[in-house]
Amino acid sequence: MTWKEAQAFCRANQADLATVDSMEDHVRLLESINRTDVSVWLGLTKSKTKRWMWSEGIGTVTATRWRSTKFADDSYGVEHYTLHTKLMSWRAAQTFCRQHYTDLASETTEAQHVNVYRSGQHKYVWIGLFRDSWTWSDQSTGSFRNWHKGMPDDAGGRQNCARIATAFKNQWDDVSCANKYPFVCNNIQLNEDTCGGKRLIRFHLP
Ligand SMILES: [Ca+2]
Repeated sequence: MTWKEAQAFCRANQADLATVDSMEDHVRLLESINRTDVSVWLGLTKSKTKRWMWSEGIGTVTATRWRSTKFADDSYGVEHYTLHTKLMSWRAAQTFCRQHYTDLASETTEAQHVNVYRSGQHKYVWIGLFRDSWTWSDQSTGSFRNWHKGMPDDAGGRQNCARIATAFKNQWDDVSCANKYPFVCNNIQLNEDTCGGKRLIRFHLP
């Protein structure tokens, strides 16, 4: 089906197109697909407005420390930050962090900012903040992205929907929404706090 048809199909069944909020979610989706020769729609589509978010997938940016802006320190946790002095692009740094650690550092509290800042004497350090206009069909605000290298590239200028493509190491690629692929629906009725089983995923191969 096209992306729109797939979305309508899921919604007619009390669900929505698949949302992926973390690497674990991504792996779970791949397991449910269990095929090595397909492209599958994701519930991700390009919108007109861009917003800032965290690479780690922790949703919208609520407290940002743009030059001299103060915000409240409202949470505690044990976090470790490791500074890498090798110079890289933001995307290369993200890939590196995901391979060796968890992700680029998020700074949602003053304490985290201090930790990131203290981790080195460098004038400029990448953090996990990025801006894009992609949004989930189910209106959730998850900011986890797993684009293949060089994607989204908007090849041809009309690539407004996202697929998981085995040809791209199971990572994400932007394509025309009129392409026809199988798809996965997330059941949105399921309780989020059910241990382990976050979502029921139903898969539709032609
Ligand atoms: Ca593309």
